[in-house]
Amino acid sequence: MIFGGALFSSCGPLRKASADKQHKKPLVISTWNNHEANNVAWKILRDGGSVLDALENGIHIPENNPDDTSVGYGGRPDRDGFVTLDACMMDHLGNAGSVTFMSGFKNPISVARKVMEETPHVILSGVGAEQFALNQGFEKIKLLTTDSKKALEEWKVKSKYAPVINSERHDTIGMIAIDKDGNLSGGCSTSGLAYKMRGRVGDSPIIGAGLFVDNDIGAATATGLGELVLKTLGTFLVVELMRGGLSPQEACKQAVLRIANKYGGKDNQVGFIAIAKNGDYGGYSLQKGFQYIVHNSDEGELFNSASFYS
Ligand code: SD4
Repeated sequence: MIFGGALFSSCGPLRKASADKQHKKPLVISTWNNHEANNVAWKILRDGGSVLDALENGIHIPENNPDDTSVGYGGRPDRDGFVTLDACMMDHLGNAGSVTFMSGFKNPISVARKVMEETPHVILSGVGAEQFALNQGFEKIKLLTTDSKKALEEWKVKSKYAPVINSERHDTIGMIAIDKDGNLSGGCSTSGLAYKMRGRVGDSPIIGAGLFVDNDIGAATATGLGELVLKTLGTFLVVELMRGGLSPQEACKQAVLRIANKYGGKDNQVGFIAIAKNGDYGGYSLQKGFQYIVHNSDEGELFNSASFYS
């Protein structure tokens, strides 16, 4: 499970080797190799910008990218040809906002932020979320690209739905950050599983599943098969494990073990990343192949996560 080299490092050994580096703030971490997104967020944090602006602008990168098939514009549709998006945001005060099953808007993370900031609610869903987005001035667009349409037609030939390991190029972006004052926040955005059933909502927009922040303790976000994360309230679990004294790395590992013990998950992927209040961070996944990107300086560092199954 050890990957050597300057850029690809296993998080276990590196934690000890560079403990001082880990306590450097600000710091931003994202799931997968979302390098550009993390870098955009990092620059805003580094230059003293607001952490919510950093998260929102960073997450816009994969949301706006038509070649990213798991997030925003270009996200793969459900089996009926509809692209429906899930996203959420949570801040250091415990405020949270989320949109689920939302069509027609490129940047669900921005709508989720508006839900958090402009409404007394946490979740807006489906047509309600779309109506709210329109009222807030977001532009309605068609999310289904020609490529996605083609991919759906190809999928329909067999119509076999089996969300196996990394099969859908999991790119869901979960981003968590600690600002220079030590305040934690996070955001998460996805188009969910490709060819899902219409109406399916995953873990990503659910506070405590795809994202959880407790500014006294830490923050965590998740990627992978949302059903497994939902059934264990994965990121709430990670933060609670940190509250009990575990490091972010160990807390992510224990949450993955919980999933493995209860559900097996042998053919599925789940990855968690977490930051503790002191700036320490870590990640862990069910299967190998999960990566996360960390910026606490201008050079980002990509980690190959340690995993339960090898
Ligand atoms: C979901 N957790 O909707 C998301 C999928 C994911 O990269 O992470 N894809 O279940």
